[in-house]
Amino acid sequence: MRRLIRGTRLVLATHNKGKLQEIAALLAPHEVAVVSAGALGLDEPEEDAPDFTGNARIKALAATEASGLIALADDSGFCVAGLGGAPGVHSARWAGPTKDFVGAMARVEGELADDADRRAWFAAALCLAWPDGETATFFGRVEGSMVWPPRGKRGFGYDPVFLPAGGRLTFGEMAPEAKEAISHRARAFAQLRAACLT
Ligand code: ITT
Repeated sequence: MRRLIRGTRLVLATHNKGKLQEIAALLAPHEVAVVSAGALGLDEPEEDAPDFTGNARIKALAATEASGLIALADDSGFCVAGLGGAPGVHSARWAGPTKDFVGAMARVEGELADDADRRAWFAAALCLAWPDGETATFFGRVEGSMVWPPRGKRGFGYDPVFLPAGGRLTFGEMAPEAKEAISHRARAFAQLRAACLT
């Protein structure tokens, strides 16, 4: 597979600050220069694929086309077994235009019946896209459960209601390095690193 050489300038095709921080930290040891889609004023394409991998591809291809740079996109979400995997690819949409994740977490809890299956997972697809249209996608997930009420003020999105399997702290309570050691995004990135980074 095509590799990214040290010194490459990469556009991170996300407008989500939490993701941006995590992906920048993952890339930091690899001497890849990053610029965000927001800093370049890139539009957000419509994410109308049925799965994470498809949406990550849409975002990465749109960003490489608009910028002429190699692009890296992330499409991810919070999935609850008792809701058939929802909110899933609609995780951002459940927070609405004001990005109200307190409301989105409350909606997940509200839709779960008392005896519902509270097993949950985060999933992430990362897609690299080159200006000539070649793409490479990588996928990761982390298993756990949905807790209520939310715990912790770290991280972003649904982190305060996700307790990873075998852990005591929610993603919202964990230090960033502890989340990075097990997260869906870091697991997808580990594959990207092995395939494409030096
Ligand atoms: P971009 O499309 O610009 O990257 P977005 O926030 O719209 O930003 P997604 O469409 O991939 O991104 O939506 C994923 C949502 O899933 C995101 O808004 C978070 O709420 C949630 N999510 C994904 N990874 C998460 C994580 O590590 N911790 C908490 N929530 C996460």
